[in-house]
Amino acid sequence: MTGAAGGLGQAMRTRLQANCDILRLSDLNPLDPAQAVEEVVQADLSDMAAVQHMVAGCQAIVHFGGISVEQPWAPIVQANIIGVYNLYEAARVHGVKRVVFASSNHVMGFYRQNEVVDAKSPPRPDGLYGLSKAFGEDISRLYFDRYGIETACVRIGSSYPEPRDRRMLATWLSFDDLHRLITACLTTPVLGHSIIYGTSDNSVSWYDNHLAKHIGFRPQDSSDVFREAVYARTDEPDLTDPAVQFQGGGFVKIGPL
Ligand code: NAI
Ligand code: 15L
Repeated sequence: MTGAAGGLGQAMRTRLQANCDILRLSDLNPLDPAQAVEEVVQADLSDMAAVQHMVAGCQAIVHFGGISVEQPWAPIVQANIIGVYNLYEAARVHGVKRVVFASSNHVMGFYRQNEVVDAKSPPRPDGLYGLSKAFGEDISRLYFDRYGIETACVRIGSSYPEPRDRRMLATWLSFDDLHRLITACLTTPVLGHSIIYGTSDNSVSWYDNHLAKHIGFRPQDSSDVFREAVYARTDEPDLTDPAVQFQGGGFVKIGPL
């Protein structure tokens, strides 16, 4: 698992131990020492030699590492463009068969909040970060078509302990559902190259996963239990605000573009 020092990496660290004999954890930043059944390999994704060392001997990769929000182009290129290329090259060289790629809802951020998208909807990234995730999805497609490396591109919504605002009532993914989703991606007999939206079973949703039924993901949590509290602590939305009109929320209007 790359990105092991990050928010989702920390949330999945103990959960993913149940999925493997040895869980190798990696990040640019230092990690807590390896526990039983763990290995720790510090690596910068933009360093090919370090990534080759990190990947050697792995059966599967859960790729959380990289820039996770809108930022200037230079760091995005290093981590999310060069980094994901290095990862797939290392996967090819070392015979890794399956990757779970943490893509993002921001690949589709310029769809409106009254539209429903599925795996065949054309990407409409909402910034450089979303664009870099679209590149990650495309390179994973290339490495499947050429080399047969299976990838689940998981367009994660908003994965936090609780939804933080009204938008996240549609995009929220609980940590337990994220673990269920990763498990489904790692264990389904035939994954191929697949795109799946990563959200819990929220009543309001902009995502249709009917093209990902072969993965067998059944979310068991829902943002609905937080709805009343979120409405009570947040203001009425300004319907003229692009952050309220588009699925990407505030991401559609931040950054250097
Ligand atoms: P995070 O920012 O907390 O963690 C990302 C980790 O990647 C950090 O620990 C960071 O040190 C590491 N990293 C950054 N650049 C690196 C490099 N060059 N080499 C090696 N490691 C590097 O992000 P979070 O929230 O844990 O998200 C994990 C993944 O899931 C990210 O790829 C993010 O884009 C994606 N995602 C997360 C969502 C969420 O709601 N948390 C929503 C959609 C996508
Ligand atoms: C993401 O892709 C980000 O990594 C995360 O920090 C959240 O902002 C999330 O999307 C979201 O859209 O809420």
